[in-house]
Amino acid sequence: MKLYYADAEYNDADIVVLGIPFDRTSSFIPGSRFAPQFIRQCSENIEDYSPYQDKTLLDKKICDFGDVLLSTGDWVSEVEKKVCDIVADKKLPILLGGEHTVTLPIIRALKQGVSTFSVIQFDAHCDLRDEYLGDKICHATAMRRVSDIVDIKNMYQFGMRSGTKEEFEFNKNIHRFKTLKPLSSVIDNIREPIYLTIDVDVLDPGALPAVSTPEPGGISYHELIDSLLLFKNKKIIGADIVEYNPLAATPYASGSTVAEILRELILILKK
Ligand SMILES: [Mn+2]
Repeated sequence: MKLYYADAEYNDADIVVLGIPFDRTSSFIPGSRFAPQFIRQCSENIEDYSPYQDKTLLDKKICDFGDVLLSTGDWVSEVEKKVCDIVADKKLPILLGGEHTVTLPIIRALKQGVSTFSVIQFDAHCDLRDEYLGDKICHATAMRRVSDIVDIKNMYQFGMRSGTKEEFEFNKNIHRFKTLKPLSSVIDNIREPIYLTIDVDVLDPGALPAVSTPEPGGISYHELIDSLLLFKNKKIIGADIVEYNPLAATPYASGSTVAEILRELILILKK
């Protein structure tokens, strides 16, 4: 199944949506590997027109490139190569996880073409541990590994409400609990271009229960969309939506929510 509005051929597309069905390091509820297919299915339930932005997806040249086939071996290099190819073809990649670890190979791929960019993270969790349960590359260390590549001064984290004391001290650009107000106050200082990583557990579990590691005290759907709209005139080089887990709870209500986040994300892009 493909996203119904993503009907451009690859060669004609400006935007390429790619699923990365990886959840092998999930430490609580596995199942985010099924997110890309559920997002496609639940997109059938949402309109192409956004009342938030007064725009339609049908005016965009989008190709749904399916999912990356991952071997049991070096999956990081496999994803990196796939994203490199999309970027080399001058297309804007939108990636659907999978767990948050998938952001690492995407950033590695982008870094090959763009030497300096900022990373904006919406998430409940810092994901800044250097190691977790013996793993250097897993969902709890994802953004720490990103900080090995992207200067921590250019990494901004919003909605944070879970992490160790060390994690909260590691990044000076950590903004607790909320996204809209802190983002509004710093957005003009954020260096472009920008990569956006949206861990949907930034939302309150009441708004989106189907995530792999639910964390109470999250933001509302409207706050997330209003935050995304702040990027409308910014240069974005790629984005991901991660950690939706259709097996964790109410797959269809949550899937429709994530499908609409994807719509709004695509519609803020200048391409
Ligand atoms: Mn998270």
